[in-house]
Amino acid sequence: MLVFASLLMLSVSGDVANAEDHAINFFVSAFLPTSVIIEAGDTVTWNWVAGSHELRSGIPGGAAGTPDEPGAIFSVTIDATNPSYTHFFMEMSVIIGFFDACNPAQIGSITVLDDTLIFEVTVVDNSYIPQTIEIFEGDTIRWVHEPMEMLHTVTSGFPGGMPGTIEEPGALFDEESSDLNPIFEYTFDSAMDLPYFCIPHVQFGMIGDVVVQDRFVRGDSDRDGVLGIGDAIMSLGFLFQGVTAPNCLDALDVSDDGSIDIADPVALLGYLFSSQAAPAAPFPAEGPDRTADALLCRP
Ligand SMILES: [Cu+2]
Repeated sequence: MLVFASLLMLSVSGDVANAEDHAINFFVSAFLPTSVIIEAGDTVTWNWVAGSHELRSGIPGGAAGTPDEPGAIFSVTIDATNPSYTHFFMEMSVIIGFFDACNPAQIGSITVLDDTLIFEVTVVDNSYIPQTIEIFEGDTIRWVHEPMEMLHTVTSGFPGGMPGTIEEPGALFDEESSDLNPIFEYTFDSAMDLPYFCIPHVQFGMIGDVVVQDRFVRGDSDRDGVLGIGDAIMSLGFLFQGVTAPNCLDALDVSDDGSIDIADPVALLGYLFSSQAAPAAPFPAEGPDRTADALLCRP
C-alpha cells in the first residue's frame, strides 16, 4: 500500500482526452463546413443560420439497412424554431454521411477517427529506448534503428521462454533491426506483458518490455461493462478495507487525476444518483487512457 501510494505521488495529470464539440452552420442553400474529422466521443452540432432544412444522416438514395440509408442514424428539422441539433458519435473508424433533404445536392460527412496511436522505440547503443513502454490494445510500436548502429534484432519473448507461450523466443515477432531494415512495426491487439530482446546482445542486457493495457470504461471498477453502485463499493473496499487491488486501476480513477482516493467513488455516486458530472474519458465507450499517470489497466 505504501509503495503504491508513493507511485501515485509521481503521477502527472492532464486532460488530453476531453470530448470536443464541432459546429456546422446551415445557411440558406449550403452548410459549412461540409466535412469534419472528429474523435470518438466527440459531438457535432448543426446550427441554423438561415433557411429551412431537413438534416438526414446517410446519402441521398443510400442502401436500405446500411448507415448510408437516409435518416438511419438521425433525421431532424433545422429551422428558426428548431435551431440546432447535436449528435454524439461513439463508433470509431467510420465515415457517416449527411445531407439536407430539402436540397439533396448538399452533402457532407463526419469522419470518426480510430483512437489508436503509434509509439516509437529507438534501437541504439545496445538498448531499446524507452526500455519499458506502456500502450493500449490496438496501438502500434515502431522500432527505429539508429543509422550506423550495428545489427540488432527485435525478438519477442526471452531466451529459454516457455514454448507455446508468448514468452517463447520469436513467438510473435523476430525482426532484424539494421540499416537495411531500419523500421519494424507491430500492432498489439490484445492486452499482455511482453518481454523482448536482441538475439546478439541479450547477454549485454539488450532487453525491452511492452505493457499492453486493456481498454476500459472509466468508473467501471468491477469491469462488468456497466456503472453501478457495485463499482463504488469495490473502490471503497480497495481504499479502506485492504481488498486486493483490482487489475484495472485506471477504471477506479473516476476524475482521471492520476490517483485513486475517496473523491473518485464519491464522484461516481454523484453521477449515478445526483446527476453530477460524468466520469472522464474513456466514457461511456470503452477506450484507452491517454493521460500520463502511474495507473495501469490490466485485464
Ligand atoms: Cu543488439
